[in-house]
Amino acid sequence: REVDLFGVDCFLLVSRIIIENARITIITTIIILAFVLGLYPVVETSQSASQSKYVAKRIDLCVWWAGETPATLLTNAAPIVSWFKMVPIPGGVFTMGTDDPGVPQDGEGPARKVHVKAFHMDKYEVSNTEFQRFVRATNHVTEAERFGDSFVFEGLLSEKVKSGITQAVAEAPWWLPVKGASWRHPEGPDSNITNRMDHPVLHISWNNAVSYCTWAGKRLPTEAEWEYACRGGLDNRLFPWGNKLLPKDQHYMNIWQGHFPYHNTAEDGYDSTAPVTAYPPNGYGLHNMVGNAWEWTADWWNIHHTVDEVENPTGVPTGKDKVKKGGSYMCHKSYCYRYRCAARSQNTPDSSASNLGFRCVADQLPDRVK
Ligand SMILES: [Ca+2]
Ligand SMILES: [Ca+2]
Repeated sequence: REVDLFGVDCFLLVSRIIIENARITIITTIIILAFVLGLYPVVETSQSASQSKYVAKRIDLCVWWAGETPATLLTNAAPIVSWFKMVPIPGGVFTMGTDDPGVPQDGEGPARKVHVKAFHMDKYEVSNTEFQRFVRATNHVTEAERFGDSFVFEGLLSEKVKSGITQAVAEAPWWLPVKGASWRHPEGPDSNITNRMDHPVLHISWNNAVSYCTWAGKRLPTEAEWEYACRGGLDNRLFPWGNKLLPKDQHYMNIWQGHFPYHNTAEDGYDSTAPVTAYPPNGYGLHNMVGNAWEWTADWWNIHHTVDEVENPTGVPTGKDKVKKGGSYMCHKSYCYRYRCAARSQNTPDSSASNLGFRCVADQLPDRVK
């Protein structure tokens, strides 16, 4: 049987998307309404001549939703949805790093001029909802799931899970390897993500992040792109909005308040992750660039940087660790003053943890989203 893009197949396939995600329901309704209303005058005025045009436009809509064939609807439609949550970052030159490093051993300095060409960036950290779409479409298994464990902050664990763990990280004893911890179960098997689908996906290795971005037709940002975007058009400031920790006496990011690692007062509203849409955006419209979840970048880790003016740097050619940026809900000035645009840290590409996520970038939007 031929696929009936005009009729029942289109209806069934769009219905699947509607059921899959309540947010898409709203978008779908708006698009369908606009579509129907927009075509109505054409049909009214010349019924016969417009008939083929009308059919063609309806098929266009279905193809737009479905990608090339209806059978791959979810595979193709899911990344398309994610493209609408990107913002343009204009090209320019900025001061990368700082001559006043908060954590000097991390190689935050020296301050140097870096040129970055224009690109698009996800407004938000990749959420559990988005990662779930990817997994449903591809059956991707994360490294945390394959290895059977991942690192979780002790303060978030139940007594039952904690009692079963004997080993810890010597220099950071608040990190515990938890069996069964993964993006679906961020604090181990007795936890789930049901009530935090709009929070950043966690326990995602660099390798997994690359798989997601590639599937979505995107890529991970270089460290230079990430830091340039973080600064939101401001020059040489600590945070995406300026130098004040609490502008207008308001919290602008999700970090740790209180005595780390014993007591989190959560004055910013969250003792763990916040929704990816939380807090005001920076000058480019990006949310949670600092705080909430750490974000992977494409670059290999290196702490020695040239002071020469460079264009679109991609880091050193090889290494052991990948650069992550922005800090997380666990960062406190006393031990992790890394919720600044210039700050940086590292992990091996197969590492995963309960405070580490990512977002993607793209050189340009695909034609069908422009
Ligand atoms: Ca917090
Ligand atoms: Ca972040």
